[in-house]
Amino acid sequence: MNKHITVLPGDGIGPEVTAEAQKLLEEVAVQFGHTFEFTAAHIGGAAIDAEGTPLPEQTVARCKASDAVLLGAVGAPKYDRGPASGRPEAGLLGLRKALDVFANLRPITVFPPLAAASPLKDEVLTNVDFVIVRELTGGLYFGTPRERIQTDHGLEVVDTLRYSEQEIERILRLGYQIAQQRGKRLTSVDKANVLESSRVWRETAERLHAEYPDVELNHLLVDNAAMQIVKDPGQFDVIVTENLFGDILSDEGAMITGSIGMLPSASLGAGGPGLYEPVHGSAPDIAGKGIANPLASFLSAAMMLRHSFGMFAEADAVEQAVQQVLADGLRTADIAGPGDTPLSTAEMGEAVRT
Ligand code: GGG
Repeated sequence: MNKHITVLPGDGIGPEVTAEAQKLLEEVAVQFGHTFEFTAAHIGGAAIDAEGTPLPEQTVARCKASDAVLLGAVGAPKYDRGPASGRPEAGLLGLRKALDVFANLRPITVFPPLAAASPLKDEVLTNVDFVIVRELTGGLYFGTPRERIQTDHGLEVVDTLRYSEQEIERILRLGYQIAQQRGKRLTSVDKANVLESSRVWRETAERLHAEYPDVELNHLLVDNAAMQIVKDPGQFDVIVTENLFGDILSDEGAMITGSIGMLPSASLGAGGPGLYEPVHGSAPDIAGKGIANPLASFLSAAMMLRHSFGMFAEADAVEQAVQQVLADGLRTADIAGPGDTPLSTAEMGEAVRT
């Protein structure tokens, strides 16, 4: 198969992990007889520096014209003081909206060799394998008005949590469909005791349940969900939730896997190119040192092979190669134990490819 992949390395450790993921995909193409063409483009701080905007039009056009997009990370401390609209993160948010990738899939898996790197006890870690389905193009991230208002009493600030029923319904449907393909258990997370949007979320989940009677549905308030993820993560199969709740809960979920450097993601829409990126950010504290963990980027590439290209054997091969290096005791610094000699990003990339 011939596939065109747009690569957006972005900022910080993004270029380091993405370069290794591209090499891995090139190796997959050789081994399985495919042709993958890669085109690089700017996003985030790198785009501001090169083109004066976090999301150049050319980047959007390239992404839309490709079969899938591989992204590294966005964000850089030097932009912390500016308005939200000019920050590197605005590039990523704008791209998600432009591609209409409304569903962000974040699988939380504890790889057995990494159990020691998790802050949770062994007995809590059995059977931890769930996926968070995060709504990605609505809610507080995109709602308007969003403003600072100077009043007689001082500054007031406004963010808006806005969802249409249609946006809520399409993400809940996907949650049900993914649950049907997995363990048939769906946990819908909201804050229905406080938020109007959450009440509509819960009503919609209940209404749709009639169409998915084989799926067991339960509701959790987001504060309880945060507690349950550390108390008993094995209880979950599929969690579906709105944008901000999903962002927070998936970082929490990442920590139980040992490191946020292990967590991949796929952002999918209604037929356009999917966007694949590690959940971790640009990690400016280690950027340029060549020590970042590329495994989340590799696992994101595996999700691309599976979800965008239908290349199941190829995706399995990448995931097995990641499991093998972990079983062999190879570790980057973030997942290394006391006796381990951490590998560099490039050394880990080489180990997974061979
Ligand atoms: N690779 C993920 C990344 O770069 N995240 C930075 C970011 O913009 N995060 C905002 C969000 O995902 O909600």
